[in-house]
Amino acid sequence: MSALLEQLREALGADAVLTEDWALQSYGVDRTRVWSPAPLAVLRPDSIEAVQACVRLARQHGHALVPSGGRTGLSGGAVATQGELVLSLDRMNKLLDFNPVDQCVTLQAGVITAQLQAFAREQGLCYPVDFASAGSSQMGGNIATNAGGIKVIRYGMTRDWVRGLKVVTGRGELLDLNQGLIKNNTGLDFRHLMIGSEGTLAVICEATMALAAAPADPLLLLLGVPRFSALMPLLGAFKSALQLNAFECFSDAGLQKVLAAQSRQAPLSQPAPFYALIELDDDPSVLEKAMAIFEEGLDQQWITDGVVSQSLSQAKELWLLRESLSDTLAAWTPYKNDISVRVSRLPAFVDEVEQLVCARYQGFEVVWYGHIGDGNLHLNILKPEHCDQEAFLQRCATVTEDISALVQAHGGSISAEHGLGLLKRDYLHYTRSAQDIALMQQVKQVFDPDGILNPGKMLARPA
Ligand code: 2HG
Ligand code: ZN
Repeated sequence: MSALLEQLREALGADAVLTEDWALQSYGVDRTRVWSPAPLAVLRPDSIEAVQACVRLARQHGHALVPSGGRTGLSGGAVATQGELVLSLDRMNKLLDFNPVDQCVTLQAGVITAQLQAFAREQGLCYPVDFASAGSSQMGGNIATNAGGIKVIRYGMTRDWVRGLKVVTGRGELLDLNQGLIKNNTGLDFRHLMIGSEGTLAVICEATMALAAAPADPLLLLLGVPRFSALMPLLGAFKSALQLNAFECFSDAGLQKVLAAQSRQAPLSQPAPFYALIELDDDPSVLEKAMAIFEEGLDQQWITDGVVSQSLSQAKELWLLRESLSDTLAAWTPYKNDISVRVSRLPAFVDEVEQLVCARYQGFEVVWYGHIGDGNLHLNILKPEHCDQEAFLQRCATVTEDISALVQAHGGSISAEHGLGLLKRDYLHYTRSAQDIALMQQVKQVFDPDGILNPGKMLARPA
């Protein structure tokens, strides 16, 4: 082990190989807090060549590497629990090139999402993939997990904005994929294989990201919804009349926790079991159409009450209610499940999950929220105060099996946007066929024949 560390220090410089306890503890975890960190060391290369040196030495010594970004993941994709080397991209954090004609930015993998968003704004453009952890997530990690977020209904996922990638495979080769092109029909597009591969095929070192036109100011509507199924005709009415930027939902249980944590007043005069948070472009004709749907919604009893943002700061305040949910609920160390079904199947699916959870978890508080416009729900079961963390997790583990079976019966996905990591790896067969999984194993073998890149994540280690 010490020979490996010695060679890494020689190749990267001594200050790029951290073995102090604080470093192992903080670089060895993501936001799951389920697994205890125990990496051997943290590597902080500052160039593609240095990443290649890490891979070369890890290969020579048969030692596992865990590629690591902002560690904001919720599926254990970036945790290092078994003496692995964490390969952090955080020193590779520069924007390298911007071309206004191409409307593309080339950047290093460690660039923070918000850094790219701010740069795009300065150019009069926008990087539209957005989520609550934009202030600390890194672009390499977003690409490795194909991050989604709150504007997918309008702008798609991270995948839709990647025009090029430079990656170092598990063989140590540098691949320059797609070179920023819009059109490139030259056979298999390995760029898309890398996106969402959770660091199991290659280390993402650089990316060329497309930017969008600057958006209009946002118009936010927060509507009280009397029952989950009423969200469907409401969404249908908005979709057929207007371009939606976001269509989110959260339950009153979640809202109450956020209001209490932030000492804020309720946004509506009457609470409702669910709320729809809808973003549109702020424009007089849009407002007129939105108000017509609002009136229809009241008549049809899809909604009971609502508020429309009157200013940018009010729009931000309304977004804050939704974006604070995950952090606020973290105080209850909740059991989490991130799932999707076709939008039209959501009500039937939610009904069945609720029945299951009620039967299994009497007295446990359940909070629903998610990106309803994308068919993506985040289920959070809060740990009761008196319950021991270990016992709580064990009880919850059994329900994952049942929820996954329901997801399968509804033709859905066991991981909508958070990836598989360690958390969902063993449930993959509920969404992907045995043939799919076998092919994934073979693809892993091609790019990482020695199995040194993030072993055991996304796919089980070969027997
Ligand atoms: C969100 O939509 C994130 O807020 C986090 O995907 C979801 O913490 C969660 O359950
Ligand atoms: Zn989400």
